[in-house]
Amino acid sequence: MNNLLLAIADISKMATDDYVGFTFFVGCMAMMAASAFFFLSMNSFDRKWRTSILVSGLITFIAAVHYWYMRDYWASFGESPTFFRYVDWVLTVPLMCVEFYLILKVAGAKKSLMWRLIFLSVVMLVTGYFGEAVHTTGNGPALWGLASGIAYFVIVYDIWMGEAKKLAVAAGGAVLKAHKTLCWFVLVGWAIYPLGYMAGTEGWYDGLAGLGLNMDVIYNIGDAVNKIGFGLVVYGAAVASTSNSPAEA
Ligand SMILES: *C/C=C(C)/C=C/C=C(C)/C=C/C1=C(C)CCCC1(C)C
Repeated sequence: MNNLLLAIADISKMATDDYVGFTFFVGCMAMMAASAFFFLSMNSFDRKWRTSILVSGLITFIAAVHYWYMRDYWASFGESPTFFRYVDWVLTVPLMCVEFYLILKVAGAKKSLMWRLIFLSVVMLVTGYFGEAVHTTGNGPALWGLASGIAYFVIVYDIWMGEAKKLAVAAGGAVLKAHKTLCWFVLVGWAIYPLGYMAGTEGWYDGLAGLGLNMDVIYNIGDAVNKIGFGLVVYGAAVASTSNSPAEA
């Protein structure tokens, strides 16, 4: 009851022009709704798709919990919740790498591919954290951001042209289609994040911040697009390859 009253107090205090707080709030609800959707639909699919849908739900659920805390943090301190943000990412982005592996398993994907993508994603995020929270002045953010960008580029190369691509082509059908769409998410959807980073850190790119862009708003939009979008692509592939799927019933 106390918590509920506090939550209501927070909301009533939220200014109508607090668009950062608003996107944290809406992001939290969207992640919760998406999680319920993925978890509840899970059992209507063929066995081999269930784990993929479960992982989709876990990604949005973990994000929902972090958004709950980030929304609170922003409401209390009016500061960017950098720590919660990166804890969320370091859990959910590797799970998105697992998602690639799971859909390519039918084509014989090896665990080594999964671990390679997970490793690259952790390098991308840890270097980003250093630029955003540790070496925050001078050339720090630009150099760490560059290191992060290189890891990001290798991920893009791997899934678009490397081993993952070959496996997707070998699998064909719904798997190839889903793989292609996920590749676009990583190339275009994930590119939203470096923009947020440039808007929120110090560097030669400071002009961007002058455009009135806010780092958290950009990250929140990126998360909604990528986490829910990724899950829906996997959901679509499961629908396409399951007989008597909910979409056909
Ligand atoms: C659900 C969360 C996702 C999909 C987060 C993805 C995050 C990135 C792709 C972050 C990338 C970054 C760079 C490529 C350079 C600057 C630092 C980062 C960490 C913002």
